Amino acid sequence: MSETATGSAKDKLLAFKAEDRVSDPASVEMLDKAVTDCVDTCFGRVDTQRSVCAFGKNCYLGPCRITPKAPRGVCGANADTIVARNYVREVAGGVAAHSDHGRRLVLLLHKVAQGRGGSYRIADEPALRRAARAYGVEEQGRAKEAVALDLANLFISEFNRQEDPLATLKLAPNRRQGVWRKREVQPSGIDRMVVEALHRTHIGVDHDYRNLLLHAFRVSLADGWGGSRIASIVSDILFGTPSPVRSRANLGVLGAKTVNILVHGHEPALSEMLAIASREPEIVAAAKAAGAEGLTLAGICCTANEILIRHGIPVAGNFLQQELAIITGAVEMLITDVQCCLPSLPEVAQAYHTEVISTSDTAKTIGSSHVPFDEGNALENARALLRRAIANFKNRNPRKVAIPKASQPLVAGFSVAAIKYMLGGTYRASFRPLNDAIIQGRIKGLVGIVGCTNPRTKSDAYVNALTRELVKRDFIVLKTGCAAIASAKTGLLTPEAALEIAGPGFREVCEAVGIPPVLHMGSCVDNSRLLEAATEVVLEGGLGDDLADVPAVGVAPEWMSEKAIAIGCYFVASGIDVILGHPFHIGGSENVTRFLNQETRELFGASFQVCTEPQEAAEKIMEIIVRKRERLGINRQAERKLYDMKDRRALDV
Ligand code: XCC
Repeated sequence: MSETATGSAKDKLLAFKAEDRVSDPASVEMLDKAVTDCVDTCFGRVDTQRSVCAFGKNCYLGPCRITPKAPRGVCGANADTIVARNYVREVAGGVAAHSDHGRRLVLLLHKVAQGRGGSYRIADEPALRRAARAYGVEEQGRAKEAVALDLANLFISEFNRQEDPLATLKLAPNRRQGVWRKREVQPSGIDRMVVEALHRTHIGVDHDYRNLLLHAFRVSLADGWGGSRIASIVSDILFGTPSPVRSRANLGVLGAKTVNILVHGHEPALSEMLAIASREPEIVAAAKAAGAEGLTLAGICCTANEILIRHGIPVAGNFLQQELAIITGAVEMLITDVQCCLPSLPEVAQAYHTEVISTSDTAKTIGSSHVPFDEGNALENARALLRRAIANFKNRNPRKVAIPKASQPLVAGFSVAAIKYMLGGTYRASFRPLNDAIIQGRIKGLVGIVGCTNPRTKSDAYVNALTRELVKRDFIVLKTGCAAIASAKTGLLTPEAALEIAGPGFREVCEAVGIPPVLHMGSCVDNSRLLEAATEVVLEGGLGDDLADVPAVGVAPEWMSEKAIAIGCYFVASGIDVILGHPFHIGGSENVTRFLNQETRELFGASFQVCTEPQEAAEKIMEIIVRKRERLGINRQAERKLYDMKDRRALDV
């Protein structure tokens, strides 16, 4: 690290207390170590980037500054047009990221179906057949490869469709499909919607902020009910549908005497192979021959979530811990794929022996070694990476190693199929017990807490404070992404947490079923599973006939990525209110702000709200849920009735 970088790192890092920036003890320890080791992290850089633009970017006639004296840009666009345009582009960016992830999986399924998938297989035939039935692909009496090929072709056409609405929309309740038709926001092909977003927002095209914002919702639906949904479905087919697994989370999962390899990003194809290869006797023997006690494979961000929910592989941390993981001095290799991998990683790694490896040709970083991942040779690629990490073990500097002790046990892997099974068993898998618990008031409602962590606020703090409050108030909390990891690190993803903090009604349900009060449903693309769960609630009956009727709310407390904006939009367009911990960059336009925070309620039955404090969010959620329960006629006080054996059997697996 250069002298100036070292100096500035120290200055910035000394300017704050670690405890004010991060919530868990492992991260506090690593931030303090970063000061000692003179390493710059996002927690220092955020202080030099405090001013935020309320308008976004402009074209090259500008940059135009909209002020009371100059209310229009050079082209004549006013604040509404400029803000709406930039917002649409942000949503399109998020949709593109999720959907490109989905596309790669679809192309892999296409190859597997034709016997060209190398080491990949159809791991979950029931998931394949379930998906085929949902999409109207004939499956009975046909070989799985033939079914997979038809399904893959259908999914490919979801990306290329030019005029017809996405077939995936049919998975939504009928009433909601009607809303989309009426509001004319049914997306066609995913790629087409993203291209159209870029076209509409080019200078001199769409200037009506309402028309622009409607496209933001249209393109977002191409994510939640398109790209992301397809990504989750195909991941389940290729790698297995998640079911509850035990594991651990936080930096303490790294081994003091093992070769530590971290996977980071979002796409599961390579990490699946690393999971397999890391358990092979030859690889373990190689690690031992290098003087280690074995290998520890762990993850960061959503690649971590993908292999956690399927294999129980431990999670080292969430978004804001990627630099801190390297600062432990104990990571031999950090392997990135796509999305959320900070460009600062190679610079942080310079202070240690960690090798940062990029693997996707769409995501290279100066300073990383690039090892292109070849799906055709996936297992071989994985083995080679592990051997390279093992060879790096000898370069670990014991004086620089400090692995925090903190890690917490967790249970994750709650796919909709797994929830159904837990609630009803193999022969009567169903959401009925959940719906009944909501109707009786034992559970007040469903809250999805999703999204990132953000160094502009103390990391994990809002997510966890809100989660605890909601569990106390008898809400079942569904989680994905880094929000799920945040809760894992405080022990909220264990059945024991229900006994400790859940309200009485909810605690009985958790106890009877044996679930944690907070269900980890997967990665960012798996937010589509939250829509799937809400749809199951509607289809099960008794809680309305539209997603907007269900007592459910989405929250993105510490969000930061364009993907999170896309997720928020498809929740709102699906009729589910979304609470944000901090606002979008739309403050420059009152009209855009009003449209997103109020007018969408008339269009979709839901809107965005901003609550900067967790307590405020909890109150807002109560208000929304009570309103929904009243409309359903179920807002009576829950009868306080202890479960007898008969009730338990009705809930039990
Ligand atoms: Fe985490 Fe998914 Fe956010 Fe990235 S965006 S920081 S939730 S890893 Ni999805």
